[in-house]
Amino acid sequence: MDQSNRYADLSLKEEDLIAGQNHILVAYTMEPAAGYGYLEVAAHIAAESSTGTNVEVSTTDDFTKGVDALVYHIDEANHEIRIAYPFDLFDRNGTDGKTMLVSFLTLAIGNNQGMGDVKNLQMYDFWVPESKLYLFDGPATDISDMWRMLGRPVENGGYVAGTIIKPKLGLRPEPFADAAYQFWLGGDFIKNDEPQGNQTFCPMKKVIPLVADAMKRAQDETGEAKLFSANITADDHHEMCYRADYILETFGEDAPKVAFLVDGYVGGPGMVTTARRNYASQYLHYHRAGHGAVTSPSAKRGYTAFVLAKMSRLQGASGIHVGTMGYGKMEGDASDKIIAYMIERDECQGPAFYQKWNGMKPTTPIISGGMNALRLPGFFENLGHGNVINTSGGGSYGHIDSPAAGATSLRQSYECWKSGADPIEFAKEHKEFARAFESFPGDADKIFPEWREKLGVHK
Ligand code: CAP
Ligand code: MG
Repeated sequence: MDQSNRYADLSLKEEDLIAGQNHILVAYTMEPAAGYGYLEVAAHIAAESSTGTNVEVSTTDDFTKGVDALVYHIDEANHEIRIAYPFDLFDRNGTDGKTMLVSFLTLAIGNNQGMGDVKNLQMYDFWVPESKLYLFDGPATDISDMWRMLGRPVENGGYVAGTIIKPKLGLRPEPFADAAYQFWLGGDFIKNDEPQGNQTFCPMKKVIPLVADAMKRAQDETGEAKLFSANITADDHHEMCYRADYILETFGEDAPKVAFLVDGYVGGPGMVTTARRNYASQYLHYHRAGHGAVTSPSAKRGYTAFVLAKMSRLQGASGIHVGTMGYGKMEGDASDKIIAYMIERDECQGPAFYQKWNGMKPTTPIISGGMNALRLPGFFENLGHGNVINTSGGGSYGHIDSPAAGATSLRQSYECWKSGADPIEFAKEHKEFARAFESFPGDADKIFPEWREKLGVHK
């Protein structure tokens, strides 16, 4: 049934919708299934994503029609549609009147993901009226809180050298804590890897006290503050709080240096909000493991990594993994820097919409996935700054001298880029950075082809 007479109004002007501040606007790429008309399917998507279904229902009244989502733009040649969702469609908390991301998800990428008349449908941008942003939690803490603890300027405090405890799983408490101590002798920040929690071979109540002790010893040894991002991901809200409470109690005076890691894609907005609202003093670290199922460039459903990151800021992530923009091991390319700009700036032009954040705290771009000291200079050059958290697992524990040397090589890499030095010349004066060339010869050959003769290293 063609519902475009009700669920489409191509006379609507986007600038008027933006000025009106009463709609969330969403841009999708869309291809209809064979045999269906473009506008007809777009209208069905708007119906199914708001007040309708595949047929008219007798219970619809005039008020209902007033909150219809409306297709206001289609570009069949470029497979693009835009839909205006009246803000009143979205569910509001009875407790505090604020809105909830799960309602946005269940409407804007809910049933419309499985309709028989749709071949592909992927959200690639959305716009929230800046006058409505107060209804979202937004981040409670941000990277400035980390820079403050690290004794740095709270503006442009620079690169946070981090790692992930590797191997991903399989370390028992003592070797786990030792791996942490070894990295902290050279680096700033350590995260649990995304699956590390309370495995039987590494119970939280055995490993966390040892990690807290390792942090203290590394702080004493280096005279520097150290940071730990502890995974509190769990299905059960109470389990999350049980873990968080234990971790904070165990770290004691160092508890402010503990961030909480949440596997936010697989856990969903409920899990992120449990951390955001119950532990607002802790930096909320959003890991996105699994997101590739919907965000991979090969996916034609769900939403893009850009949309994921933008949604995470609304939910209150202090930082989210944004990929390595073609410089690491995961999918992505240099243009992904727009993801970082959208979550760290107060205003930014996205692929479809210009978003004003109205002072909502920024979400830190977290850079992870196959990174090491050799790959970072190119990454910083592309992004244009180094105000990020980088976690290099293999790039630290794969350094041939030690995890501490790996950490130092990461810090030196940032210094090299910031100073504008030639990396090979810089390596001649910085041992740990130089030894990263020998640690990752495949990368060195690719990025700095003449490194061997210039550094006097022979196969
Ligand atoms: C990186 C990592 C990260 C992913 C995240 C891993 O380890 O810990 O979870 O790369 O990807 O488990 O692979 P390495 P993204 O540093 O050893 O590669 O940041 O793109 O979500
Ligand atoms: Mg990981």
